Order: sequence, then structure tokens, then C-alpha cells
Amino acid sequence: MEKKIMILDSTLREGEQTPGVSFSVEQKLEIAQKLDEIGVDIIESGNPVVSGDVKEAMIKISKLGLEAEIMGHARASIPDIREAVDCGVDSVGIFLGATDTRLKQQLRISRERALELAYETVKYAKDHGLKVRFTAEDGTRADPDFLKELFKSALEAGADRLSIADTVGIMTPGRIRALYEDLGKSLDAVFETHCHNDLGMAVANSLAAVEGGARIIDVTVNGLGERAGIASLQEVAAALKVHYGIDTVKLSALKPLSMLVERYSGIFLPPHAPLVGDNAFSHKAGVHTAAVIINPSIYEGFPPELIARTRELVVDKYAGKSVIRARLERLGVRLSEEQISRILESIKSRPAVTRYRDADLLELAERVSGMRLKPVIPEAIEALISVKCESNVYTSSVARRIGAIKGVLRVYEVSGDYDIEVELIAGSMAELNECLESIREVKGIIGTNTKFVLKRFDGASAMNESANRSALEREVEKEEDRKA
Ligand code: HCA
Ligand code: CU
Repeated sequence: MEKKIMILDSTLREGEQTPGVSFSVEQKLEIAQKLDEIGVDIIESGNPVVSGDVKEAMIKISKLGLEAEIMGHARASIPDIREAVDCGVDSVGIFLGATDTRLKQQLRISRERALELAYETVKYAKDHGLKVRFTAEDGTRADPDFLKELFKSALEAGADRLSIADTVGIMTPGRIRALYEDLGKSLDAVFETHCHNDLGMAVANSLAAVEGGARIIDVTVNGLGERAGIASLQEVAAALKVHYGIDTVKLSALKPLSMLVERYSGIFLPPHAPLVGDNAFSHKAGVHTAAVIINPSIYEGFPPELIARTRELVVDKYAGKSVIRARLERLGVRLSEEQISRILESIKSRPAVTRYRDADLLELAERVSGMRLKPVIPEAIEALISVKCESNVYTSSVARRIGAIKGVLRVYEVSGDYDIEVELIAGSMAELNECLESIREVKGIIGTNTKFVLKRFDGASAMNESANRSALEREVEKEEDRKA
């Protein structure tokens, strides 16, 4: 495939339809700026009849002077489209149900009326100087002959692009590709695709639609949207590059954008989320890490550098000698085979410790070698943060969100003046501040109180044993308590 593929991002429209999500106007402006910076072609900024703040954000985004086309979303209704026109958008995406069930039970109109409505509403928008995308909502379940008629009507009225929404995520790649190929034979138009993820097929279906002739893919950052969401920006953009060599947005900016939207939406991705998840480029089993040390491509289909990330070699009970050697060598420590074997033994005897940080490995290396390896100067800043929540939020859900923030070691729900206690660790003041900012941005938090841990570092004098324990030692102790 050699043609240009365009990305329409609907984080601000479909994404805000995610249960629990409401972006502030300022957050929307920032997200729109970032989407523009990374090269998204079209930004669907909202549907103005939803609420005053949605409309306000749309007006403000239209005035930002972005490179991207700014699109408003509207039902096939002239008053709704008038509202979009008022927002100063470049284009409007008009959607109309295309199945008989929808026409009869949801819209209570006949097929004939639907054809007229498509024509009238597209014409109205065109007469008001807007570019128009016409979407057949639930188009993948519609009668294909009627779908064609509906699209013809929209085209006759001047529609610039036609989109099929797989509104309930019911397509397979084979079927959606055939659908686009078939439409392409009888209609000369630019086609768009909008795939929901109800069966986890959104990205595969979007790529298949492109193979069938679609030129524009609808996405949201992190795959947000109604129910299971739609195709995610990061997955679509990376897959287009990996599978077809097609360039769309700046891949190196996807991880920070994903994190920004996680914070603003309050919806955090799991660690194994493709591309942007914490574990997306981590290797763990001994067999895997040993091979990756020789040649990463043995366990990677594409390198982490594709999206400006780095590879991680995890050490826990699954580890083998080579990963311990590699991790220590990276820290400038060379041990004998025998010493490495002893470290491995010790790790395998503590199955509850699931991640050995550099400091933990150095500590084990000190034990087996008798050498002083760990820096006396603290290499990390630790802090305790007390968090107060709004009375109407679930403390556990706030706690879980905080737990997903980089730098957070542990989160406790507590009694007393505050609701949550957080243990933080950061490599620098800048990192610590970033982590604090991220915590403050979690929805439902009304106040925080930060205390720096002053006496916790190896080498600090006059501290009792327990205050001087490392994370590893605490884990070991917990494990022994459990056994006792
Ligand atoms: C909606 C439905 C929609 C519309 C898509 C479009 C869908 O939430 O209004 O207008 O292109 O999935 O059918 O998102
Ligand atoms: Cu949708």
C-alpha cells in the first residue's frame, strides 16, 4: 500500500464518551495542541449539543489555528449542524443510523426519509461552507444495498468523505475488507473507518478496512470510547508502520501523550498494554532474557526505539545467570560465575520478590562479594504523601489510579485525617515533582501533604536496623512472616 493514510483522532469526542471521563476545557485545548504537534490529520473536537463546556472547548480549539482539520460531530439534524457551524469548525461529521432497526425503533423514520435526511443535512452543511464527512452509523450491520443508496444520497449533496461505523464492534477483518472493496467498486469516494473494540478486533478491523480501500482511520488515544472503546491511536499508528511501512503520526511522542490522556481521563492502561504499557518492552523468563541479550529480535517483532522506549530485563525467580550478569555489568560490577550462581540461588529462594531494582541487585552483589558497591550518597529521593479525597469518590479507585503512576512504590488506604498514604521513590527532584503533579491531577483528590523521607539511606549513621532496610529486605521479612 503506497497511498497516504490519514488519522482522525476522536479522543475529545468518542473518548469523552468513556464512562467516568469528562475533560476540562483547558485539558481539551492541551490535548488538541498535542495531537496537532504529533501530526494527526483531523481532530474530532466534540458534539456541541452535548453541553455548554463541550461547545466552549470546540470554539476555543477552532481558534487555535492548528494545522489539523477541526471537525465537529452532529446528528443528521439541521439544528444540530447549525450548532457545529457556530463553533467555527472546518468540517462536520454527520451520522445517521443505517440499519432498519435503528431507523424504525430509534429514529422512527422510513428508509426513504433517511435518504432525504442524508441529502438535506449534508447539503445544509456544505451550503454553510463546511467540509462534510457522512457516517452510516452501525453501517456494518446495514443492508449493503441500502448502505450504498444512503452513501449515494450523501455524495449527491456534496459529502467529501464517507465513513462506515462498526458501531458495535461486530466485524472481522475479512468481512470489513470485503465491505470496503465492494463499496469502492460502485462509489467514487474517500472512505473512512470507525471500528469499535467490543471483541478486541478494532485495530485489526481498521487495518483490514485500509486494505479494502479506506483512507482515514478513526482512533482515540489509549483506545477510549463507548463500552470497550475504539481503535487506539498508538496501536494503529505503530501497526501501520510495522506492517506496511506507512508513516502517519510522530511515533516517538505516543507514550507521553498516552500518559497525559491517562491522567486527564483517569483511565489507566494495564502494564501489558501494547506499546505504551510499562511491560511492553520488558523480558522476564531466563530463556527469553538470555536470547534477548544476544539478539533482541529473537523475542521482539520491532524494537522499543520504534516508539522511543527502552528495553527492560526483569530479574525475579524466573531469571537465569546471564541476565544477572548483564544487569550488574550495566552497573559496572563484574562478578565470578560462582558469585552470580549464589545471587541466583538467593533470588530463586524468594519467589515473592517480583522485581529486583538495581539497588537490590547491588545489595546481593555486596553480600556475595563482600565488596562495598552501593553508593553512600542516596541515589533516590523517597517521600510519603498523605492524600485527602472528595467525599463522593471511591477511595479504592483513587488509590488504584495513584498506584499506576510512575514512581509510586506503595499505596495504603488509611484511617485518620487523610484517606490515602503513598510511598514514592524518585531519581531526582524533577522526577519527584512530576510524580507529585501526576498524583494531584488524579480526579477526586482535594488535598495532599508531602513529607520527604530524611533517614532512610544506606550509610546514614545512627539509624536502627529497621529504618535502614531496603525494599528487598522488607519483602524478605514479609515473606518470612507469612511462612511463620
Ligand atoms: C456515536 C456513534 C458513533 C458515530 C461514529 C461517527 C459510532 O457515539 O455517536 O459519527 O463516525 O460508533 O457509530 O461513534
Ligand atoms: Cu463510535
